[in-house]
Amino acid sequence: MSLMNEIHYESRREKLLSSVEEGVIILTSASPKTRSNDTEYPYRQSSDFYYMCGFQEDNALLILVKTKEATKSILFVEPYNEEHALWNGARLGVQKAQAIFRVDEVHDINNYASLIKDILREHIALYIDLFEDSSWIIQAKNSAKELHETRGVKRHIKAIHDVTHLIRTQRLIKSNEEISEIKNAVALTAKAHHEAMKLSKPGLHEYELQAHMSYVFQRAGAQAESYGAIVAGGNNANTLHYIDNRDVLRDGDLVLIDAACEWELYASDITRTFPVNGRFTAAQRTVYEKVLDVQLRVIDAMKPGVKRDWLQQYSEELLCQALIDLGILKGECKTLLESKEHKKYSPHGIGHWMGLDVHDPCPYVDDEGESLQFVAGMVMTIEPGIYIRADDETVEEKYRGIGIRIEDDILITQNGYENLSAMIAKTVEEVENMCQESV
Ligand SMILES: [Mn+2]
Repeated sequence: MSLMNEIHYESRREKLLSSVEEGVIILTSASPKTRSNDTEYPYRQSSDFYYMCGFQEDNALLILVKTKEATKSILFVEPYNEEHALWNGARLGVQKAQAIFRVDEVHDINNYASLIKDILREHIALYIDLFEDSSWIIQAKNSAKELHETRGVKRHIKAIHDVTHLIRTQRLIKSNEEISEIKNAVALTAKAHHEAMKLSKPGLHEYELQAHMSYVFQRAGAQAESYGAIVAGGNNANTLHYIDNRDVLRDGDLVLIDAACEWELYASDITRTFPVNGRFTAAQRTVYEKVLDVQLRVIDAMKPGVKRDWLQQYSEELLCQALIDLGILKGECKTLLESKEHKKYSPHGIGHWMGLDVHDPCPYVDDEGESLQFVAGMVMTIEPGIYIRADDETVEEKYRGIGIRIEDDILITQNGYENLSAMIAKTVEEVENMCQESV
């Protein structure tokens, strides 16, 4: 059961409406996606839509109307249908939806085409996802055009605004209930990572560890994983988005696992890198401790008021110095940063927003393009990595083929931060001890 209730969604809608002038907001549910022929991927609701109403079915719309005098919320849903109930399961239907959701009106989605024109009548602004081209949005635009051409209609839609930016700005700050859901996701992901460490041994395939983690997630009731799992043995870790997961795990190699579950649509996002056989080699340990040191320092710098851009810059300085200390880069840190040479070994950003989406599409800058400052309630991943390809002959041989990333989920608090995934083994000692245990 989701910890969110109808009052949460209602207050989010009120907040959204308070951020717009008068007008009509249209939010659409996600469309089912075909996998092949007549089979579909498991359905996942649009995060923006879900955030504003909590409705989990497809073929649904939420319309919010604001005039100078009043506001109105309208939910369009699929009607209950015997045939659909038999084959695919029962829809909630109009009456039940009206009883559950704190919206002013619920309508049959089949009546949308005939009702949208009246909803838009005498309004001057439309708020939609500007980059969406669903038939519902096209229908709304066509209706606005017809109203424009209708005698006697005095006010017309004369501006179409992006609504996603407003919603995603709201999504930046997580409520206590949202943080609890993220913690639920992280707790289960912690269990899966620990079991992967315990199970790992030379000769297993990457997909065997992946399968076990999926088993841990599904067995506990998680509906989905937040993203496609990366289980990358040895040099495979140097392919950043390696998702094949078909290789054999070899004695003496590390394995990088970036995998996590979603809980009540809230993501977790965790990476750990550990030795396949349970013991770091001296070279692996040296690089690992450098990455870990960078991660701990970056996390320690997080608190309200700190700018995300500054944190990115700080992490690059630390990573560059780590690469110099390892003898992988040679020269002055300042010069190397200017020429971006550190990017060869650490090409990705330090972290991203996380929430209903693993990469929460919340803004990183304000309307002037200035980097946002951290505020209590924001959640960001911190995931420094150093990647040294096996064929890189400019680096000492002992380091070649090592790819390490360590990723935690960090909540900004009033006084600093809370590492939501602090319970997952991370120091060399903790990781080696965990690897010695059995499932
Ligand atoms: Mn991540």
